[in-house]
This record gives sequence, C-alpha cells and structure tokens, in this order.
Amino acid sequence: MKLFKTSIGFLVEENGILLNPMLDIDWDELINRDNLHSFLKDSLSDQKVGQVRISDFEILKPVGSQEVWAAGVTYYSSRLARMEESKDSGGGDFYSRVYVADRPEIFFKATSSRTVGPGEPFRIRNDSTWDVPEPELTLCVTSSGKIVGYTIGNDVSSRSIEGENPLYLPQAKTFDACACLGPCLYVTENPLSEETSIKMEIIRGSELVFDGQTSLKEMKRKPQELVNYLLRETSFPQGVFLMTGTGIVPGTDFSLKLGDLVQITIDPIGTLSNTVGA
Ligand code: DO4
Ligand code: MG
Repeated sequence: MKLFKTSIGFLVEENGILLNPMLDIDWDELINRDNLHSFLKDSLSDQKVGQVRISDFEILKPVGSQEVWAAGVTYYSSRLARMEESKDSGGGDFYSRVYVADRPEIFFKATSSRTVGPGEPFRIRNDSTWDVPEPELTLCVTSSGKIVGYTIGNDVSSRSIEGENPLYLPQAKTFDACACLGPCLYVTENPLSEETSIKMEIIRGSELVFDGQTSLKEMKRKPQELVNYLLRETSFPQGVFLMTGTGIVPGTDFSLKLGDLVQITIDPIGTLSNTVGA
C-alpha cells in the first residue's frame, strides 16, 4: 500500500483506492513502527474511513525529522563513473576498492530540511560545473533497523567537485535542497523484487535530453546489508532514510541546467518529479 503525507494528515492507497484514515498521529511516530504495514491495515478497517481524491490534497515529502543517509558505488555503472571522473585526481582506485570491499560506502546526505518533496524545485551548486541527478531506491528504516517502506530518492550530486578530490564528497553531496524524496512511502510486508526497475527521464523545455533504466538486480549490495552497516554504531531514535546508490549515470557530456525536469519512476512506488530551481 502507498502512504502519502499531506498538509493535514496522511492518506493510504490500496488497490487504486485512496482512503483517509483520519488518524491523529505524528508522522515521525507513525513511520517508526516495526508493524507499520499491519498498523495501516487495521486503521483502514475502521468504519469511519472515507474515500478521497488525491487532487484535493497537497502531497508532502515523506520525511519528518529523520536524517537522510546514502550508500554509494553499489552499482557497477557508478563504480565506472566515479573512476572516470576522478582519474586525474588519483581517486579512481578508491572506488574500485569500495565496490568489492565488505564495508560499503555510506555517507550523510541531508537533514530533512535540506530535502524537497514531489513537485518542489531542487538545487545544483553555483560553484559546480558538472551536476547530475542520481535516482535511487530509498529505504525507510525504523530505529530498530527494520525496513518498513520504500520511497524514491534523488541524490543530486556535483561530479566536478567529487571528481576533483574524493575528500570533497560532503560538499558534492550536501547543500540546500540537495535531495528529493517522494511521492509516497510504499509500505509492504515483503521486500521489493529484484526485478523492480528504476527509470529516469530528464526533460529540457519540451525535449527529452536523457533517459535511462536499471533494476535492483544490478545492485551489488542487499538493502538490509546497507542498513546493518548504517546502524552499526549509530542510533536513529526517529528512524532514518537510506538512499541505496545510483545505477543510472548520464554520459560525461551531460550536466543539469536550470529548469530541467527530472522524472524518476520506480513501480510500484510511483513517479517523483522535480525541476532544477535557482
Ligand atoms: O562515491 C561517491 C558517491 C557515489 C554515489 O552517490 C552513488 O553511487 O550513488
Ligand atoms: Mg548516489
């Protein structure tokens, strides 16, 4: 089922039917439940639950006060891209080593306040010359380390800054409006299938300037493996969001421009659409 955060509560969509369970509960408390799926099921069985239309609501980013973390170099295509962009700075070897190492690359991406939701503009850095969106399956993880939902993330990145020196990674990754999340939390009892596809289109004016596709099969690490590393020595009292890395990298001649529309689709979660803003 899909769980949407709105300005006046939350909505649940199941089998194409959108319902308002009218529960007076804080978002942080709601999504930090290990039994989120059964909790939502039970709340939908209440007689007072009414059917609604999504167009009557403002859909917000599905994050409360949680931090957003990200894994990197989890797809072979990302390993290749990182090696290419950092070859002149001597950083390439780090990426081939982390791809095969037991310990994954995991980094802090954003506070909730630096993320944007569906339809909201995101930013690229003014001091960067090469910028890309990174479409990533994003895990909603409880404080006990359970993956209770999935959303779509865009780990917006500066390739010129991360390529200049791997030590610049935090500046390449974290800045105002540097991450997009949404449109909902897909809450399921079963892990997403490896056949799940991730697609990205970038539209400039009316022209499709990039489209690409991958699938979870191509991901080298398992979602739970990444979560276990993230929580090893770090606690997240309200839970945490974890982006799982990109498997789609536009060619070296591509850089985002102001006004570009980025559409990322992961069925069954939906499509996350955002434009590059000032
Ligand atoms: O090591 C740099 C970051 C890689 C990344 O963000 C990704 O692979 O998605
Ligand atoms: Mg990434």
